[in-house]
Amino acid sequence: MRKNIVAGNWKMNKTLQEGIALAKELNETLANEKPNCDVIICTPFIHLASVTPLVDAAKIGVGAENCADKESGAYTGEVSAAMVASTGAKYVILGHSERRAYYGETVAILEEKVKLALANGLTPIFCIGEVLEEREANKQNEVVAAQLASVFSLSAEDFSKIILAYEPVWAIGTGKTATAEQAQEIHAFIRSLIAEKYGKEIADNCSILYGGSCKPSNAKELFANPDVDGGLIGGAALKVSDFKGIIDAF
Ligand code: 3PY
Repeated sequence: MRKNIVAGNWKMNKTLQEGIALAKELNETLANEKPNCDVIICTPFIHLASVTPLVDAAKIGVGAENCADKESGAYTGEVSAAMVASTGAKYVILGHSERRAYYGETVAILEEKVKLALANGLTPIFCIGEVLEEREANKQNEVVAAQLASVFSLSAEDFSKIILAYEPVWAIGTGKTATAEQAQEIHAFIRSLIAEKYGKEIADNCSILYGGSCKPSNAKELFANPDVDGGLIGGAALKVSDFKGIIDAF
């Protein structure tokens, strides 16, 4: 059966010292708890080696927010999947809309990143989602179907290892959230595409997270949907009380 997951995306926030303090606080907050979902924090690269040994790995998984589309070599400023894995991190967010929009990440580039992440033992949290104009033109299904091409070239075995996150771009950092009905509708559509490609069992076992202004006040309603298996959390992941409020929505 698929897992429920709450994953934080810290984005480009927190100095190393602030990030260590945030991870410690979350670890202490969950010390005597048994969350009803897997908890993951995805941090900037520079935090990974410090944060990974700090948290109880049985309770908190650690991931990066990106990795390179190349294995190694003369790519100044890039960080490879192998380097991420060498910190002890287990996850990597790939295809976030901010990476697609600001850094020109295409379906083909993301396909390479996903393959390298998997080859290095990382679990990709692969993001898809439409922009406002596409939603207004009722093109959201078409858009997510096209974005899924980056992961639909994987073998069934490899596809089974990934986590998907549907993040409508119009709901990211805007305070707008997809309604529970909108989220359920598109999550069910995404699952139907997986079933068509890989079969019902793999589709049923794939966790599909919702992202985009998810907060303690709306998490319960979103997570109550049968095809919404948790959240990829932006701003609310930067404050332990908010992040915990979302974890507790399960
Ligand atoms: C948000 O909710 O802001 C996100 O982009 C999560 O990845």
